[in-house]
Amino acid sequence: TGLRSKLLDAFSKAEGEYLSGQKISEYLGCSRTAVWKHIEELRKEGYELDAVRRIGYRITKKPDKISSNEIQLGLTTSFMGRHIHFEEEVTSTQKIAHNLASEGAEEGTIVVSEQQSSGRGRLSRVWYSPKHTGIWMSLILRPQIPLSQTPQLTLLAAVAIVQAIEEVTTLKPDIKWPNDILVNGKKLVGILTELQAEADRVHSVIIGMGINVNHDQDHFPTDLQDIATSIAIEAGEKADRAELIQQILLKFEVLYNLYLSKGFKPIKLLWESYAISLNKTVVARTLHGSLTGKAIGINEDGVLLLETESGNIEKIYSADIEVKS
Ligand code: BTX
Repeated sequence: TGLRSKLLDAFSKAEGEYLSGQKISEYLGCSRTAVWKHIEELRKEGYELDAVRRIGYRITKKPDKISSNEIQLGLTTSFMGRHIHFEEEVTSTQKIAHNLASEGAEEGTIVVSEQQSSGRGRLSRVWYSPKHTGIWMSLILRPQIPLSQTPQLTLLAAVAIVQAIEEVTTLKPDIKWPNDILVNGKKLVGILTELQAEADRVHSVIIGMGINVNHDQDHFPTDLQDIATSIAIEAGEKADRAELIQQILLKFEVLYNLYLSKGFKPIKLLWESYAISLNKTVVARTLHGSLTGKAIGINEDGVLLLETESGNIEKIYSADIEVKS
C-alpha cells in the first residue's frame, strides 16, 4: 500500500497529464511489469485509466469510494485531517474517535468509514449510514475553551460543512439550529458534538458529521423517505466524497483558526447568514417538554433564544426544532 499511495501521489502531481510507464517505474523504484500490475490493481479498485502506447497512463475517473489515499490526495490543510484513521466498516466513527482521543490523538485527527453499523445521532438515536454513499466522519479537536462554549463548535462545524457543500456542488443548504443542515426542508447532514472533559477542563471535542452524498431516494428506509435527502438527489448529480471531505477540512481549519483568535462573533455572523429558523415561530421539543415561540437569535454561547407569547426570552440549550412559519 506504500507503493499504491506513491503511485496515486504521482498521478495527482501530474494533474491529469499522461505519466509514462518509464517515469512511474523510476518513481516507484520497480520494474515496468510491476507498474503494469499496479495499474491493473487500480482498475480493479474502480479507477478508470487511459493508456496510450509510448505515452503512458492517465487517471480519467476515480472510484466512488473513499480511503486515506483519496482524502490525502490534494488535501491542502495544515493540521485538519493530517492524521486519518480509515476503516471500511465500523460500528460508529464516534466510538473510535473517543478511543483515539483518550490515547492522545492529535488535534485534527479524523476517523472516516465507508459504512457504520450503529451510527449514532443525539439522544441515542440512530444515524442511517449505508455503504459507499455518504460521509461518516469524526473530527478530534482540543480547544482550550470552557465547557460552556463547546456548543459553539457545533455551529462552527455547520458553517464549515455548508461552505464546503456550496464550493463542491450547486446547492445552497440552510442550517436549522443547532445541528441540522437542510435542503428543501429535508435533512442532508447531521452533526453530533461529544466531549471528553473533567470539571471545567475540556480534553477533547469530538465532532461527528453524517452527510448524505450519493444516495438515491429509494436508498433511504421508509421512515426517512420524507425527511431525508442527499446531495445527488437535490443536485441531480453525484459528488466526489473525497473532495467534499477535503473542502470541509479546509473550511473548518480556516473557521477554527478564526474562532481561536477572534472568538465566536465572526462565526456567529456567518452562522446567522445561513440559518432558516431565525425570526420564525418554532416549536422547541426538549427532554422537559416543548416550548413555542419566535426564534430571535442565538446568544454569544450559541444558545438559541426563544421569545414566547408572554414576551419572555427563554434560552434553549438542547432541543429538536420544528419551524412553523
Ligand atoms: P439527530 O439526533 O439530530 O438526528 C437523528 C435523526 O435523524 C434520526 O432519529 C432520524 O429521524 C434521522 N436520520 C437518521 N439517519 C439519517 C440520515 N442518514 N439522513 C437524514 N436523517 C437521518 C444527528 O442526530 C447527528 C448525526 C451524526 C452522525 C455522524 S456520522 C459520523 C459520526 N459517527 C456517528 O456514530 N455519528 C456521527
